[in-house]
Amino acid sequence: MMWERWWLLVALFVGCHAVDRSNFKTCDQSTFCKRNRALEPGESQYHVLPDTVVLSDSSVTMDVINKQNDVLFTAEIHALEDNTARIRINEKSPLHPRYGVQGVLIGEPKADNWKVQRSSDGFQAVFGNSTAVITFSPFRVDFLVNNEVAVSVNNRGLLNIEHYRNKKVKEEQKPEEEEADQEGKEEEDTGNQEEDPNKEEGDIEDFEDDEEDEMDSPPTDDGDDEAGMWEETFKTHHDSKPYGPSSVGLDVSFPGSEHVYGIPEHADSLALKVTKGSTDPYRLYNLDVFEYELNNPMALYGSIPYMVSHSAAKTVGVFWLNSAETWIDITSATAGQTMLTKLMSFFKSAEDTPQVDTHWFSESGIIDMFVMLGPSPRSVFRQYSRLAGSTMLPPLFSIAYHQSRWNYNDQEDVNNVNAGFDQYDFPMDVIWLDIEHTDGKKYFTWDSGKFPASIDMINGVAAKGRKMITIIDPHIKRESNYRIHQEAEAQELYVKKADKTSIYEGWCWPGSSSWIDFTNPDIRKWWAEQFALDKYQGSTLDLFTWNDMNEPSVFNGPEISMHKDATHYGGWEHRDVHNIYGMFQPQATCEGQVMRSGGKERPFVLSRAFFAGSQRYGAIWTGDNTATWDHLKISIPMILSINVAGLPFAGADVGGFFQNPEVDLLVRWYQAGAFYPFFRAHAHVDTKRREPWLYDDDKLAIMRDAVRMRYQLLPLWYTVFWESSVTGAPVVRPLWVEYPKDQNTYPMEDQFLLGNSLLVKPVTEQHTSSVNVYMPGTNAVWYDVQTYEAYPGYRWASIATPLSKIPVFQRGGSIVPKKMRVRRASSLMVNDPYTLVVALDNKGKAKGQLYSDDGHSLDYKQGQYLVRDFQFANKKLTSSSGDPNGIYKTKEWLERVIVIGMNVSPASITISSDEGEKNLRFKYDAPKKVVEVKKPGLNISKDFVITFS
Ligand code: NBV
Repeated sequence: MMWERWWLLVALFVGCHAVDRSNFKTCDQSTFCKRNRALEPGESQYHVLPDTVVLSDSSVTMDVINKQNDVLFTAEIHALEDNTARIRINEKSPLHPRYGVQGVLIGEPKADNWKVQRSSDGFQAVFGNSTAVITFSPFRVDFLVNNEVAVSVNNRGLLNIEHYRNKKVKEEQKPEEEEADQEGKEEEDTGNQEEDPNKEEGDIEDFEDDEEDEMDSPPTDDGDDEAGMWEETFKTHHDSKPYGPSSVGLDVSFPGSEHVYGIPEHADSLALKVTKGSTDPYRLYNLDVFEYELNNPMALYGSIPYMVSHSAAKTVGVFWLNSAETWIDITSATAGQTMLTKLMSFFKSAEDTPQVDTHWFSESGIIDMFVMLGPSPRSVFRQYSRLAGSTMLPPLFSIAYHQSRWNYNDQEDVNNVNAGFDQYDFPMDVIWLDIEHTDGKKYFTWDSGKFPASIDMINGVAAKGRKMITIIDPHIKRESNYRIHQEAEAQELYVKKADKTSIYEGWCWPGSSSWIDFTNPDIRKWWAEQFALDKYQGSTLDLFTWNDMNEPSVFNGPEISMHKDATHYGGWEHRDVHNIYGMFQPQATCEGQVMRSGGKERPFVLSRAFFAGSQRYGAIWTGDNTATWDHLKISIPMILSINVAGLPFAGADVGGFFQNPEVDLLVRWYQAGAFYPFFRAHAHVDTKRREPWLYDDDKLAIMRDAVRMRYQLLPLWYTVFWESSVTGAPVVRPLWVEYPKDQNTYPMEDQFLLGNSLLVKPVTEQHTSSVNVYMPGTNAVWYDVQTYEAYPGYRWASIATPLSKIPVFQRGGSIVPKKMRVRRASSLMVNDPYTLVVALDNKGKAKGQLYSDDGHSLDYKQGQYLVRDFQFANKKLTSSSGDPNGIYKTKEWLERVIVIGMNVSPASITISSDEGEKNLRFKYDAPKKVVEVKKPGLNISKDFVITFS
């Protein structure tokens, strides 16, 4: 590309103030989307050939024929442990292998035995609490939970697999003419796909003339020369589609359900909307969308093809393991309108049962779908985490507050910011450096003018207990004396063009760049080695990493991304692996951080792109948002959707990336951000500086209070992250997760739970003097964490919200661990004492847990942790070990116990432990019904009973 055009692009990036929709495909412009969407529900053309059915103790394999064209497929259905099933469908003899996603599942899923009963047209198989009803003619699978159909696959007959085929050349167009045509198109393309892989000898055949070929290869379909099947041009970008049409699609219905969630990332509502007939389907295709629009199904930076359906009766999930471009259409219906009726009435249910119909289709790959049959929200989260893993246990600093901007200018700037936080007594754990810290956007280097002594700088920050983070993107500057580029070129570490031989080139921050092929495990190993302290010069063990632009973003590529016919490890097209590329980079980065510490320290990586499995490699954020109230508001459903989809460590840029927030917006954003799992302030290079002390003292004080609240609650956050790492449950949860029967909660997206104990409703609108908060739970009671005022459950409450107020409520029945002595950074609080906040329910009971360890090493994997179970009943607070395998010796002790909801003052309070029995001092606040117990003083790892008599 010419320099002039490059600058034009930059101008476009900087100048406009709304998404340029024309950069991104609509369903109509993505031809496989258009073809699949045009399919109408009806009787499926796919039928099982009964003679081919091979049943085992836990699975079945069978041939399925597409009666329209006689193409054969192999279908497998597996019963898996924990109420889960897997359906895989591939072509029986594909012309080329089809891609099956690698690297997402944490192991081979374990089989569960099923009991089979044959029927006239299929069979039923009972496993776990579920039954799979497999029908042969046409092929469909219905999953029953408690004798009700919960998930129904291909009941609308939309199964569609575009088999690989040879290209039919039109009579009037000879191959030579077509090649010439092709070359002409490529000249227009700003990319670099000079070679047309179709040119391989013998690849283009004329079926009409070649009898033999017709017999060896799958037949062609009528209409297989439809526009876009064999090549597609979007704007000036040409996709050579060497393998032709290859999409896979399937319908999945959720009878009895009106709400589905998940399939992030979209800037849209938490409860997914009906798309059919109103908008494009939800799109999953990792993209760098400049100034993204709100409330629409356009694709964003990350993709998790996992959906959860919830109703009062049950929760189930579907995980579509495919990393190609994917679209999901959603329709709402009643069972009576679909072909489910017969089956439903056979088992149980009425015709007007509501139902959500979904239709999934991906551009290539195989159908590999997991059905998680719950039946509760928690069981679905667990079932998914057994497949794709759960969140890593983050180092403590990473769940504290992060300070970032594009860019902190130089070492002095960093030192001043570091000192500023101390001067203003504002806790902060991490200072971030964006792309300008490098020498000419060459990652793993430093601009020696601005950062002449980076190690001293990092050590200076670390001396205050803090960390630093540098950005390391996946595009590598093609500069001959840059070591990373030299090695990448010499060792063939780059993604290749469509010709599979030459290196793919494109434009990104450094100018002409190439992209590391992270899909190759050996290349990931090489990447990991680059983090060794002797290789990444100027780094220390206190420096962690931010992987940005890894969708990947290619400024002059189609949809600002990589050409789909570029090729990766194993010869797979970018088309096949696009959505997973951005997971492999942070994976390799994490491995590098662990390696550089000799396997001792926990890694931390922030990634912009993500896929199913990314939860194992750190945090993600919602990319380039804007400093508007709308963006603040949508950050909540976006983060909740990502949490529901198994990736809890998510946040949004506090303050908004583009534009300058007015101060009230910034304040409210800090308050909301204090309850994001990942809490980072960040801003665009063109925005005004935003360090909190640049605002009036009263505003600074409110922002500081929000951050201090986060630090006081770090023990709770840490415990909830640990719980999530063990159970797969989200860290921040939509209300229905904890109150699954309460239908009021199903559409709610502006309030959420932290773990199961705190209810949060951040203020996200301007000039808000009060908000209505829904307190869930019949017979429940909720306490305002600041005033201790009690609110009954299953009711709305109006809460006054002056600027200083964050509406946060503790559930009666919970015990929340806190550390009240806030210090400049979380690492300085590791040995600090705890306060337990016991909020009593209507029966005078409460329960809670605490997880603790050193906060940074991997020693917890060897038992260096502790879990305490706390219980309050019969006026006694008991602490016992929650896990005998935890052997961590901590210095942390119990400083204070606060009991909320105690109707009468106790006469005396005593503690008993292996240190004997002693009386404790306390204070009772009668109007608030709160007792504060002073200095139990015991090491937190000890068993004790505190008696309130
Ligand atoms: O590296 C610069 C920015 C970064 O600050 C931001 O957080 C990323 O989402 N980056 C995108 C590149 C360009 C943004 C216009």
